[in-house]
Amino acid sequence: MVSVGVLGATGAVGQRFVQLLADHPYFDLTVLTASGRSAGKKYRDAVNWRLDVPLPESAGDIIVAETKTECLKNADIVFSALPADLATTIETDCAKAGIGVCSNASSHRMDQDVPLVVPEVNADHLRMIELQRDAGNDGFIVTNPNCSTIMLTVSLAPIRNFHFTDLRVATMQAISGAGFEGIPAMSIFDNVVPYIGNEEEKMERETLKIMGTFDGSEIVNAPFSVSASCNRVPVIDGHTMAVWLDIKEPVENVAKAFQSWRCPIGDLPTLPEKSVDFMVQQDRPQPRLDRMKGKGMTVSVGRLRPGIRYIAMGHNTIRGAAGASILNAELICDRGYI
Ligand code: 11C
Repeated sequence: MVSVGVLGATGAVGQRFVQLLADHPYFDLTVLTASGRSAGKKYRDAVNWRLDVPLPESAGDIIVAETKTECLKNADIVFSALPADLATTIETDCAKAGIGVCSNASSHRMDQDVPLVVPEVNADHLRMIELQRDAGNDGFIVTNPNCSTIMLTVSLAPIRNFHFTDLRVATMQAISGAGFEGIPAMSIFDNVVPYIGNEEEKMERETLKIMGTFDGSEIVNAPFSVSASCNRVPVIDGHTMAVWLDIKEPVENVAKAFQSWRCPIGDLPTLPEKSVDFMVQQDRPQPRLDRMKGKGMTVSVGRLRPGIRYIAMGHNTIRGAAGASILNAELICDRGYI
């Protein structure tokens, strides 16, 4: 078993990590960190557990540590659910200290030697770990993208070989993407907020890096443009997006590509049977009905129309965050980097 920890274990994504790591076949959850006032308490006393599944017993007994490298010595891998401002330094320090960091934070996603990985799309970018090792780190940082970028790039995996130059996307993002604050009050009920921080810039630049080519020393960005428009909507979990691509092939060929695609990376515990579920019902996918497919790891695609236009939807804190990082860690172990 690989000994793992979660940095920022009491927040929305941190709780998802704890839930998904309980009884994991590769990973033994041994360290949980949180801010100073939680440190020293049992996890069950430190956390305001908000998920709709029980807090795993084994995790509840772990004594929460401070988020410092000296508290992480026994971990081979740490999962980072830290806010970007805290993640920058601690993740770098962990990599220097010989720990593998699988990060959901945005701090290092665009670093030249840090892979930004969605296993179904660019598993080969993990070779960038070697650049970090060449630079003297015993550990490494591997990042996963922003949740909306994950749904988008997974949905593109089956059709990426069709020629296109212009990708446009409009998102409808759940409030859990903003952490826990929005959920109890459902504070945007009866509303849509057409602004989510720098989400649009993240979707535009992260997609080009993920779908780019790693030539052994650097990433060459994907050769198309991305234009995103991001909106917060009153849904609890599940990011939905409308996608437009200037693919000239008949829509039937695109449908066949979605239907026949099989993920090329082999079996991993968190990889669902279908990473992309192509739906033909006119009114699907819908977050409430479809977000838990594949234990929350499947991206549903539907409403395919000439143009090419379609809708993609996935669970933002599972497929789009904690599950994505854990899948990256499984791939890292499978490829022998740990
Ligand atoms: C949201 N996508 O829905 C954001 C949350 O870069 O990982 C995740 C931000 C990120 O608000």
